[in-house]
Amino acid sequence: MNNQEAANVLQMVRKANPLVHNITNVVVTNFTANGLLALGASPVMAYAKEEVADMAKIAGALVLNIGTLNQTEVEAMVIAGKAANEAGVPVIFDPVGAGATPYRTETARNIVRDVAVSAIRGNAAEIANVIGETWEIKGVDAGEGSGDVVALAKKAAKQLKTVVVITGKDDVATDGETTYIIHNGHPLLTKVTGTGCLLTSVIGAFAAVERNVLKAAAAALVSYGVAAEIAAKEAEEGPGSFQIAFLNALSRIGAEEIGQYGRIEQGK
Ligand code: ATP
Ligand code: TZP
Ligand code: MG
Ligand code: MG
Repeated sequence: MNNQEAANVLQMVRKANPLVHNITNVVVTNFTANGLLALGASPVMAYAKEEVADMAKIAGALVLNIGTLNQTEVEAMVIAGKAANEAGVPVIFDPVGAGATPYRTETARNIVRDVAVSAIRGNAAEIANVIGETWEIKGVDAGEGSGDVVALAKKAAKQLKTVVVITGKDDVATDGETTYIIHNGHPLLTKVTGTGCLLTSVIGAFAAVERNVLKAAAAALVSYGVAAEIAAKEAEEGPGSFQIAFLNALSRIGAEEIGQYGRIEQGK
């Protein structure tokens, strides 16, 4: 995966305008829908257990996010996930806050047991907790942690048999064999809630058009990080204007910007 290939996948998203079915949290719903629209995808949020299977089947990707989980929603996520699996629709999972409470940890583990997820994206603490490793976590934000994130990601990918994406200052995407490290992004992303959740849904949009989910994830990460760098240049006032500038940048970035700023490293 290089910048040009990443830009090509972004172009495919814009052309296909894939439907991304999100079962996500109440904090980030609106931002996620606007971010997907800005990028060129078509968001839908649908939660009722009576309809989630039908929606998931016609979507290009299904995104499950346990940020403000409750039992009714978790049941709907499993119904939707199984329907997506049957229909061959990629499922992307964001285990928000796994490790923060026993209920979250247990739910995240149940979801990866019951649904075949194509990719899981979280901070290092969340991914560690899903696979039973210890890593400090505070609420839904990553603890500092000093472990080897690449090794953790590879271990999780092998254990869960899926693509694992761990984000932070640098982002890691791996299927356990091939690994990409993406050095894009901006600290202002940490000052706007939902930027991790939106990224998970953006990975969904990319996975809807690129069947190699590892490549889709790497392309999503570099596009997203470059958009943040461009937005930060235009939004010196702080997080409020950055949020708006970031949505604008997601709608504007293309091959030229990714070619100029993209920093994808092939890891070992
Ligand atoms: P957390 O709750 O730990 O913040 P999250 O789910 O919000 O996790 P992040 O790890 O913050 O997800 O990732 C969201 C986006 O922010 C990614 O594109 C990531 O590269 C970027 N990002 C996070 N921290 C930094 C940083 N210090 N510098 C640059 N980019 C960052
Ligand atoms: N509380 C529960 S979900 C949520 C908060 C603040 C949003 C988390 O979003 P992100 O993308 O992980 O920062
Ligand atoms: Mg964050
Ligand atoms: Mg998160």
